[in-house]
Parts: sequence; structure tokens; C-alpha cells
Amino acid sequence: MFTIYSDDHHLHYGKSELVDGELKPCFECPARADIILDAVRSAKLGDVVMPDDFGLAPIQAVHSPNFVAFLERAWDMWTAFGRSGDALPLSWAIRGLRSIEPETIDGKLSYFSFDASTPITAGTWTAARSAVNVALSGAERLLQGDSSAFSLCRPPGHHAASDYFGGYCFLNNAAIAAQYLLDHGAARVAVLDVDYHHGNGTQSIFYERDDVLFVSIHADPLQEYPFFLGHADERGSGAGLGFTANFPLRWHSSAKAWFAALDSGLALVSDYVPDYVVVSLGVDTYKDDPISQFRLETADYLQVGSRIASLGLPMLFVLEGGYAVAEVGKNVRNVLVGATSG
Ligand code: Q9C
Ligand code: ZN
Repeated sequence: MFTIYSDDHHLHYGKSELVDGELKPCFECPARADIILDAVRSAKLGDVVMPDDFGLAPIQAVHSPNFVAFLERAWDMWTAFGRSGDALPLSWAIRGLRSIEPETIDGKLSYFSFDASTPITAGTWTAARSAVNVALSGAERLLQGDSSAFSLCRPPGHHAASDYFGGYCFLNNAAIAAQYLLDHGAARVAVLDVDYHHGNGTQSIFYERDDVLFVSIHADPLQEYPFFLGHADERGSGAGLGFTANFPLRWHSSAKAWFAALDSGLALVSDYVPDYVVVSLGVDTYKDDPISQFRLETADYLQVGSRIASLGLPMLFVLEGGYAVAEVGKNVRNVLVGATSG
């Protein structure tokens, strides 16, 4: 299995996020990807290659023009006001307020985001575009006939919707890869999201469509971020009805309960008979993850990989979350080892 990776992720390095009522160092940090790269290299899974540049068109196939224009200009607009720290939003258009795009940067940051955990920095746009290229290069390998690929993306993507960022995500790498596969011959793509958090961005991008099956296993939104999407009764709408499936699990759920949900999700993927599977691979389901409440252990990730690979379908792994920095390398490596040694 090839790994696609670019050092450009270092250009996105938020200083702090608002969490637990305090500004704390960002959990989503460059060391994550560096450590995963080391673990993948030492496991000798296959070559590590640089991404190609796919330009803006595949991004525009998923994200709205005004959102893309905002991300591109946000840092310059921020610094034009004399700010030197990270750009963070402060207020949102909750019930009864109007969604009209403001002209100034503070208003735009609020208009295009849904939380204060996702700082924009000087290199964020370049890094986010690079992560998309990493995902697309993995998708391109599948189109060329590889049975699997690992896109070592950073920043992650699954919380980003067509026109908002948040949850450490700016551009939805997995959704853009899925759309690219459809635009290059696939009839059906399944996105299996095993990150601890619900993939609200991916779900909403494909909610009304039947050419992408979205299946997610995650912490119950009644208890956990992103709070406002990911309930079991969300099943898609219109032509998409029946093509979204959510498996919310309560905090502190056992590994056994998590694997039971995985098996149910895999059965849905299998019945859909997709041409490709895109796995939104978060390992923040780990027992010692600093922001999460599930209980998977390092050895369990071998099973995560082998069960997903038992689908026997061409498969793109796209990195999402996982914040226990010391263990994130081993955990991701185990998924990929489990997926390739079956
Ligand atoms: N108390 C991903 O895993 N803040 N994003 C949570 C925890 C946002 C996670 C606060 C978490 C976003 C890609
Ligand atoms: Zn997550």
C-alpha cells in the first residue's frame, strides 16, 4: 500500500483553541502527522510518495465558490486589520439570526464556521490544499488499479461541509476524493467514517444523493461534539433517503460495542456494492485520547483494519483525527497493517 504525504502540512500550525473554557494548545498539531509518517515508514507498508497537484476544480466540485474564496483570502484579510495571532471566530448565526455573508473578516469567520476550535493561520490555505492533493493522489492510485492507498492528510476534513469549516477541518479531503472517484468512472462510492466524532461535513455534502453511501460510527451527539448532527434517525433525504447511516454510541462504550456497530456498518457498505470505499480514518476512538471517551486499545486497531479490508473492495484510507500523540503512530499503523495482512 502506497502512502501519500506532503511536508506542507507543517504550514498549518494553530497556536490555541478554545476548549473547556480555556485557550489551550491545539490538539490537532503537526507532530501527529510526523509521528504517523515515521510509524508507516518503519512498518514498511510500501513507498511514501508526494502528491500531485490537482488544482482547484476538484475542490470546487464539493465546496461553494464563496467559501473557497473566503478560505483563500482569510489570512490576508485578518492581517490587514493588524492582527498577528491566529484567526478565530467569536459568534454564530443561531436561531432567528440571518445568514447574510458579512463584508468584514470577523463577520466572515463567523459566517463560514461552526466552532472556535479551528484557528486559521498564515499557512492554513496552502496546507489545506495540500491535504486535498494528498487525498486526490490516493484516489488516483485506486483509479490506476491499486487495491488500497493511505492518504496521510493534515489538516483533517470530515467536519468541513460545502460552505463551513470547523472541528480542525477546512476542506473535506474524503468527500473531495469520493467525488473525484465518481467523476472518473465510479458509479457508487461508500464513505465509512470511523473517527470518534460524527462526520457532519461529509454527511451533509452527500445527504441528498444516492451515489455516495455515508456510514459513520461515533460518539452520541447528545454528549459529544459536533453535537448537532449524527443521530441515528438521520438517514438521508430525497434521492438520498437510505444512503446515510449513523451509529451513535454512548461515552465509555466498550470495544465490543464499537466492533458490533462496525460490523453493522460494514454490512450496509457490502450491500451497497460500491466501486470504492473511502475510509475516514480517525484513531481518536483510542482509550487514552485526550478529547475522547471510547475505549479501543492499540491492538484493537489491527482488527479495525482487517474487518474493513474483509469487504474486499478498493479502499482509500484518509486520515482524520487522533490526538494521543505518543500512540497515534502505532494506532494508525495497526489499522493499515491489519488491512494489508489479511
Ligand atoms: N472537549 C477531528 O477529530 N473540539 N476533529 C472538541 C472536546 C473539536 C475533532 C472539544 C473536536 C474536533 C477531525
Ligand atoms: Zn475526531
